[in-house]
Amino acid sequence: MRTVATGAAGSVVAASAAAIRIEAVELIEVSARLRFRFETSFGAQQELTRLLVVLHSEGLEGLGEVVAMGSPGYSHETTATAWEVLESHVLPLVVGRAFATPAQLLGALAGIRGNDMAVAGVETAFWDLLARRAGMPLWQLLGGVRSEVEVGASIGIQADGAATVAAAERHAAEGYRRLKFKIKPGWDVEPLRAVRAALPEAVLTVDANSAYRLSDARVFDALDELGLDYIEQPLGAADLHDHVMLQRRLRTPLCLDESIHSAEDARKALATDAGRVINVKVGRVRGHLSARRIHDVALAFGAPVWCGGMLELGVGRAHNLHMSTLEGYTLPGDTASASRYWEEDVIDTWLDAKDGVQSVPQGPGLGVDLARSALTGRTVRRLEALP
Ligand code: OSB
Ligand code: MG
Repeated sequence: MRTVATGAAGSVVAASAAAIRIEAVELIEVSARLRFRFETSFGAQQELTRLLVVLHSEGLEGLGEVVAMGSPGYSHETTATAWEVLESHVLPLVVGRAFATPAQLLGALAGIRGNDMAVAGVETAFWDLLARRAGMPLWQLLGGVRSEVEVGASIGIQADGAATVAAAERHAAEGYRRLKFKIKPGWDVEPLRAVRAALPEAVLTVDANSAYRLSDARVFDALDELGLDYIEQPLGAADLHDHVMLQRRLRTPLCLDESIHSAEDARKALATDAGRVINVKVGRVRGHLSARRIHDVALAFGAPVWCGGMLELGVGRAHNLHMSTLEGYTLPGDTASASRYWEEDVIDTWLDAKDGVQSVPQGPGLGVDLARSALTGRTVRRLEALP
């Protein structure tokens, strides 16, 4: 058993008996083709690249997924920037080191500003490793209170109103508990009116991905009449002030996604009424520890949270499901069936919903394993970092 380990800045940290030594780290970039073209206000995509992180320790594999996408449309991070930050800056601080807790791991990475998606890939993999070694499902280690979660579907911008209504009806028939529609300037009130007319009782929301300005407030006045559960990220990520102004004139709660990166962001947003709901994405906020703190702040404010999605493969999807078991996740998440997105996943299980409910895997850690054979032919690049 190790008694000391060298910390990040060359300091010597006493490591408890429980510290886990990261013996090696694999980074694997895989290509993935969506079963549908997914259009949002920041562009359309179908061919994606995804980044997997595998931490090796004592014969166990801790799995993480970087949620950054191929282009900087949703956020500044991309698969390529995450790869570079991980290879040149994160992995050298992690490989060959031992950490007892996620907080200790994050402490070693404190000098890395931003790049939260890259860091989250490693942080979430470390949680998986911790839970596997403890022999408990990750959701229990995180403090979850349920083993099943309600799921919704996020529906991209369609060719026309009829296609939007058809997509809405199909997803409703599949049992999804909430239907979210991507909107952009010029594609907002009309399609949503059509969906509301077709599905008068359905739980409906919209997501603008920061595409509007406060001067577009009339669009939101019209959406305010449609009984939406919330309006997600209408304005710029850094524009909490104008979200306050917009929330003031609407009955419909605003939900913040891109604006929230930390518990401090959540506190400031909820305290000023810039929004009343938070979409938590473990990958966007630097990992599970930060996601849990955001959840705790929201719970204290009585604001519901839900688990967002970034078109994750099975590794990221499994992390999302485990996180969604915490008490405050009272709204359906973007954790739809994996088979809705992919012909082939990268894990040994299909994480699919039945009647709008996903069962959280119950084995140690994530409860799912990498299907190495599924990576053959799809691996764009791979590196193994050793001490
Ligand atoms: O804003 O929630 C978002 C996908 C990629 C980037 C951002 C978002 C989304 C989605 C889809 O809405 C969520 C999913 O089904 O994984
Ligand atoms: Mg969103």
